[in-house]
Amino acid sequence: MAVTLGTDKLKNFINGEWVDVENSTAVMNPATGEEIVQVPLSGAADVNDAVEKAKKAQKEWALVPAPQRAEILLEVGNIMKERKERLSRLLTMENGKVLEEARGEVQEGIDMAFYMSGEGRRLFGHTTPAELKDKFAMSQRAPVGVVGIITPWNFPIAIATWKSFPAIVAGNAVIWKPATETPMMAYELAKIFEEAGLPKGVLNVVFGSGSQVGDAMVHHDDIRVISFTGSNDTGRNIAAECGRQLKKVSLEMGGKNAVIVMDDADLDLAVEGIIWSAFGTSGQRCTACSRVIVHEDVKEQLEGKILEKMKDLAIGDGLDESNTVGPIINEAGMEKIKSYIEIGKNEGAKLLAGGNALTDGEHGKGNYFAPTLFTDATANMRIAQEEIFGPVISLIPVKSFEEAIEVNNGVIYGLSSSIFTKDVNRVFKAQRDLDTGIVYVNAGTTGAEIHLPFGGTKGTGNGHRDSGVQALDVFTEWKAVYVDYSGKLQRAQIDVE
Ligand code: UN1
Repeated sequence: MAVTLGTDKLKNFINGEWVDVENSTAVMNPATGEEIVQVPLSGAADVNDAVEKAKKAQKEWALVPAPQRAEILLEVGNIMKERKERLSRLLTMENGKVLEEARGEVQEGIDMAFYMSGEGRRLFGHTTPAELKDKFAMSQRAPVGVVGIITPWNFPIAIATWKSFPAIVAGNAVIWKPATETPMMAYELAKIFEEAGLPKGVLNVVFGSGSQVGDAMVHHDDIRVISFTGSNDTGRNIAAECGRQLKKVSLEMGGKNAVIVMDDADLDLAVEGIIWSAFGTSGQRCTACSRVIVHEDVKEQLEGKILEKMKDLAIGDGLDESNTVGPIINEAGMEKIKSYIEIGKNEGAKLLAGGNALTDGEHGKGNYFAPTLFTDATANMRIAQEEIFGPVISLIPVKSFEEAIEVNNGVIYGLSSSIFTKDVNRVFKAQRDLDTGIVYVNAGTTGAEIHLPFGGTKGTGNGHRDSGVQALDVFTEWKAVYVDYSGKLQRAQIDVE
């Protein structure tokens, strides 16, 4: 089934209208090097226009009962389900991930739609006893207003749903800047919202670069929340600016995730977990496994088994379902990975497999990098500390469980971690002591489900979470409400008998 987008140039979606923008740039298929579509390069004026319209729309939207707001999300989920194959194929074309994974990502968005539509009948606050007689006390969630979401190219639809769906069900209006590499998912999702009957102005898509559109959003006084997933440097800059403006900001900025393999682990299972979480999506997940912390007693055996399984990986265009690993997003991504191969070699890690770009035959047209395995890395090497965002793993041998935990925690990031062991005591100690927002036992580092909080500690974020019910905390203000029905003045903390 071949799919086409049906347009050569995308338009912004502002106040329910499709708005043409003069400047644009090409979106390339990373598997083939072919141009897919032109994406607008908007500017601050487009952001200002969108915010003005969104402000008006939000006032009305906030007054629509939440269960009715949720019905639109339910309809969005239904349309996404109907269009799953189309969306998945377009996703593979713009992002490169293999079709099976693209289907998984679209499913993640569908799950989020159904989950958040349920929130329309919850959005729970608390009622609680008041300390005075004939007085009622409760807390409830209120929308923040106009919120800004800035989403990355590596999960262009799932991450957008993690942010926009809770924002919308909670009664906010959204200004969304998708990554310029992967705009088709934003275009398709905006069309789906339009068809599902979302009132105009509640969701607005402004295409363009971070330095133009993203910057204008971060500086706009009337955007009261920024929810960002992307690089650590950009996230820090956003947080600094939002801090000056006292703007709420939620950040998710990657990881240096490890799989720990203990001496009692099921090694074959561990290898499957490592291969899937390290080389799936060509390692371009925030949650990707990029370190394997292995007990020295099983190191050689594990190396051998990983090398053996790596031979089964088929690297190529993700639309060909015989391939299991797709391309790297762009030339800059390739250059970054190549630079880390040199860094690893210079630091004295031993390269066991891969380490090179693939340029033979069809590979020559796209951006392909061979799955790569370093061993005998030490915890402080740059390849064991910094995010590479490619199909590269470094094995770090350790002598004990305690050392494994210490090495896992000894990086600036804290997104995901995993341990393979059969020892129940180690399982419970590990889930307590691994300093990451997500912990897996006997599974790799990827595979977060949408009804749990997604995010991490330390340099991964700033204490907020995407998805799960926790995402509502980013897009709502807590309001405490007291109703005194005593008919007289009752002073808290004073008139308590
Ligand atoms: C990301 O890489 O930013 O847990 C998101 C996972 C996916 C989401 C990844 N469900 O790997």
